[in-house]
Amino acid sequence: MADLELFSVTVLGGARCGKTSLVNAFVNHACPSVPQETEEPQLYYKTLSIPAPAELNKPPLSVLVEIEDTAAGRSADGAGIEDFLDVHRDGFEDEESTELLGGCRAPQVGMYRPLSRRRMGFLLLFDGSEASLAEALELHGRIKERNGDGPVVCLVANLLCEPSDPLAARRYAEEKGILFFELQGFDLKKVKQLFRAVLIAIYGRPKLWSLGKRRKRARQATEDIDQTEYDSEVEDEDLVREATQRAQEAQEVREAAKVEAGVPMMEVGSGHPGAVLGHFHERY
Ligand SMILES: Nc1nc2c(ncn2[C@@H]2O[C@H](COP(=O)(O)OP(=O)(O)OP(=O)(O)O)[C@@H](O)[C@H]2O)c(=O)[nH]1
Ligand SMILES: [Mg+2]
Repeated sequence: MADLELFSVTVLGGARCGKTSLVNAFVNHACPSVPQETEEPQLYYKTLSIPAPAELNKPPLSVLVEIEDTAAGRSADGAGIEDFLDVHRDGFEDEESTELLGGCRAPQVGMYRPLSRRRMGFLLLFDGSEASLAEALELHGRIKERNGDGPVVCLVANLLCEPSDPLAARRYAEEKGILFFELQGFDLKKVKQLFRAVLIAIYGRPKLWSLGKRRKRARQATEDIDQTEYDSEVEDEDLVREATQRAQEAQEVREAAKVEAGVPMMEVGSGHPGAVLGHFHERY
């Protein structure tokens, strides 16, 4: 757990465009057999090893991905889609903790308690129809207005119907410099490729997960302290060794003096039965 970074991805889009199916395809390798409208946002977790973007020349990163599936309408507690568009949010990640999840209450079914304090990536899903695409683009406008180009954004065509203008979404994504992906949520392989592309892009923007870096610094500090403790233990060992050697030398001097004075060598009550026995065996 200690070497995991926390990434987060939020899935947005109009009603019934396939958000829940997509998330389940990725996390559970299966879509819900009985589809249900999502009434409350849901959090899913998955641990993965993410390769670095090609230009970074860095090793793969182990991450815990927190995926937020949202409700297209307003949920029972009054939360609407506008509550999911900001990068910053109240998360439960303990910034001072040296361990991921350290100091956090464990995720719980039925409790919306995100760990990450930032939304790092947004998937804007649409079902292929013009109206659904318009909804996704409107969401992108609002995300950009609130967060600039900070987070990773991917426009996702979940082709549940034949798009009237198949190139419109791709053109939009190219113009705006965001990712674009075309799939069917039921296609597990493509879904994996989609998340992989988004997570690699997040890896390429360390500012998004810099809280993790802070944790790393804290962890480093702990390791330094441990190292210092180790050093002082080593020093203690040296002192003990020196003291033992001095005591042995003093003992030898004392014994030599006793032999010279004609006193028998047996000593009783040295506090170490083995040592006393040793003297007896030597003598008898
Ligand atoms: N054929 C097919 N159907 C899909 C696919 N993805 C989703 N669906 C269907 O589309 C419907 C809506 O899917 P959901 O995943 O519940 O969509 P959602 O966006 O989460 O819906 P809300 O939470 O109600 O907004 C369900 O009947 C799914 O079975 C797909 O890739 N192929
Ligand atoms: Mg849903």
